[in-house]
Amino acid sequence: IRLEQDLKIALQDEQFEVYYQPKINIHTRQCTGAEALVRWRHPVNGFVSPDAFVPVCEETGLIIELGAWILRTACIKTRELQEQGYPGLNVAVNISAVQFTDGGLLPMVVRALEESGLASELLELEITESAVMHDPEEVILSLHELSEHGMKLAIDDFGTGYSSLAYLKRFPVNTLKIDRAFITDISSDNDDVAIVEAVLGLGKHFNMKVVAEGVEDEEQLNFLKAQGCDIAQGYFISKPLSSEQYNHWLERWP
Ligand code: G
Ligand code: G
Ligand code: MN
Ligand code: NA
Repeated sequence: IRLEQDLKIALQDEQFEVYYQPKINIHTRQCTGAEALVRWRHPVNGFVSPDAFVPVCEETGLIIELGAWILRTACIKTRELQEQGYPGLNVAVNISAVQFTDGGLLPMVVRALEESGLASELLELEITESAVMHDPEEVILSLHELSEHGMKLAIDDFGTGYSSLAYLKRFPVNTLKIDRAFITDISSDNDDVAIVEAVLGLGKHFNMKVVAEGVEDEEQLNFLKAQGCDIAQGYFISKPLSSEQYNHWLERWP
């Protein structure tokens, strides 16, 4: 109850912040953009993990308002970066299942793009497999509408959810994000190697980009490069950064 009340106050008091975790093209090393990740700075308890408050926002419906704010903030930031000399950077924003079934997702996204002036091609929406399978028919409609407006779509945590690979044939998916659980032991675990190879093969067949998440060392990055993976994200490249830190990081990278 306390948490729910605090979250409502947090929305009014602007206690949320959007952080950005850079992604790079493994072959050129250039930054391709970032994933937006929400942070909550509680006035008493300090930073609260999204794992603790995002589910509460989903249960209470607060995620609709919070999600719209995150999306608008991320689009405005990315548009500002264009004016600061980084024209090609995209931004990936996590969308929860509740936002998909609410019905207002498309107008909300269109408004954020209009308000920010960001090109729709530079916005990628990340959804999990479980969100997709929650209501496949409704989500398929939604994804097609978004895709027709030019937004990119990514399946997050790919390989960890209960899902049918058949949806890849029917969904306008642009990107698969390999969950970090499969990357952690990639240098030593043959099972994980096989899983990553299989995802890369699917990506190639369906003409989708593949992003490896949770890349924590150079050995993992080199392995992914050798396998033909396009894009990497993880602590080895950068942890999630505040808006200001993201600018500093871009100035110094590579
Ligand atoms: O940011 P962390 O780095 O701690 O994120 C943990 C989890 O919280 C992510 O895997 C994701 O599921 C969720 N999360 C983080 N940021 C957002 C966001 O902006 N929107 C939604 N819906 N979930 C988020
Ligand atoms: O589920 P999603 O991919 O949206 O969640 C991203 C989460 O993963 C965030 O909590 C982020 O802080 C975390 N993360 C990002 N890079 C790494 C990494 O290299 N290692 C680990 N352990 N976690 C990471
Ligand atoms: Mn994500
Ligand atoms: Na993920």
